Amino acid sequence: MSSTKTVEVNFDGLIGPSHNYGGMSDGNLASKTNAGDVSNPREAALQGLEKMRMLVRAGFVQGVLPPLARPNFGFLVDAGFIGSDANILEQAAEQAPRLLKAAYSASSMWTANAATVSTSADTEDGRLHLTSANLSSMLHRSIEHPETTGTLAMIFEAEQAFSVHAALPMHADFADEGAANHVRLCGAHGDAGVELFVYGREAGESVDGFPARQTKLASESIVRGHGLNGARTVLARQSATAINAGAFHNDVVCVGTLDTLFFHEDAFADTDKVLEDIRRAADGLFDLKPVVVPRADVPLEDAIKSYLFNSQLLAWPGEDRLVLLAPMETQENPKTRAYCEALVAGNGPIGRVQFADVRQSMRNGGGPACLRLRVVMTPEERAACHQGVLLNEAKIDDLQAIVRATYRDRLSVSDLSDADFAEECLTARERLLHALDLSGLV
Ligand code: SUG
Repeated sequence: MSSTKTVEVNFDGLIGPSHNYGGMSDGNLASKTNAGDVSNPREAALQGLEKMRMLVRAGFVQGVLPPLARPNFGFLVDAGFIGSDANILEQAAEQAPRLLKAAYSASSMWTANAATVSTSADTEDGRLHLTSANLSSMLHRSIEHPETTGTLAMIFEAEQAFSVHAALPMHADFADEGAANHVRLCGAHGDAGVELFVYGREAGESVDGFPARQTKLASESIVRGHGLNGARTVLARQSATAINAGAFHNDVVCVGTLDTLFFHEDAFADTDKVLEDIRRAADGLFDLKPVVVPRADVPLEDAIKSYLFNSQLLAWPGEDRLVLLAPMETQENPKTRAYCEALVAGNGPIGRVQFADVRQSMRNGGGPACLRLRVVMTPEERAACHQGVLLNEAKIDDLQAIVRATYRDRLSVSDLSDADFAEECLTARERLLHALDLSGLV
């Protein structure tokens, strides 16, 4: 935490007490496959915190974002339910179970979808910009952004250093899923870089198959809002093949950091053009190192099942090549395991693969990369942000103790109508917010 350099800070989502398998996300194969299963919110949150601990121990600066208030009673009231909390839950369970699941979703854990972030070295006004994602494509996610904006505004309050933007207009033309469709490439984190925005459709375009959750218009609007240099910005179309195979975000088939872009051969509609555009934008800044995974080695289906690419690509302290922090499922899939062995045996930019157990989240389609929002920060920006969300091991211990004391280890969708459970969720969150010195969010 004492680094005097500009570093990439990962803000992981602290998994909330209502984590459940609601089957809410069309086009997300894991969410559909595991719909209705019993979840274990306690284990989910502990797994997430252990991943954060691994990075703290390795010497990374690690942040955390608290869960949103769930159930979201305001949403249920907007949907016409009235009366006491218990009445609202009971009526919603009876008349509109899908709305009840949406109101309870713990989906804010996937903070790669919280916002798009541009570091201060890339922006015109020299401030760090964050735009909350409207997540307009999925009902349960579309209700995240007002609270997310509130959380980010509190953490990144110092106006001389940060600019937090509210979500883009809530219309399908502006569909935006945040950093999951955004990659920043550079020579060193503190240098100006190239920002790559990946979209699945144009505004107004209707596509066949699974939903394309990001529009080009949304990405362009963020480029404008953040004051990015057009010459250092690349917009690339995701391939329909990838989306229809279950890559509902680009980070299911692609991850990049520093000068390295690791991606599947089928990730982009036109790979040659993407590489050419990035090289042009990076001219004079850095030499791009692409690592393209051929479908002959890893078929798209295996990439998506194993979440090989939904990994954190990290400049691990003390190691001279990058480390891929991948989910355990990547080790268990014979194709991706063999690929990883060959990858590190070669002399490319990735020198090691480390595995993390985030199975509870994975069963809803969220791997290590989904669980974190990357914020590249100077030492001054780290000092200017809210300190309560920067973690050390003692704080992780405190958070885990709260999770052990307040979270259930079994949750099924039928439990969501129980008013006592709603109370439990809100109490657990209050304790977590207190530990993070964020009680103002209650
Ligand atoms: O939006 N799953 C999330 C997973 C998000 C993963 N994020 C990134 N790839 N960055 C989604 O589809 C499932 C919830 C449920 O079905 O209960 C869900 O929302």
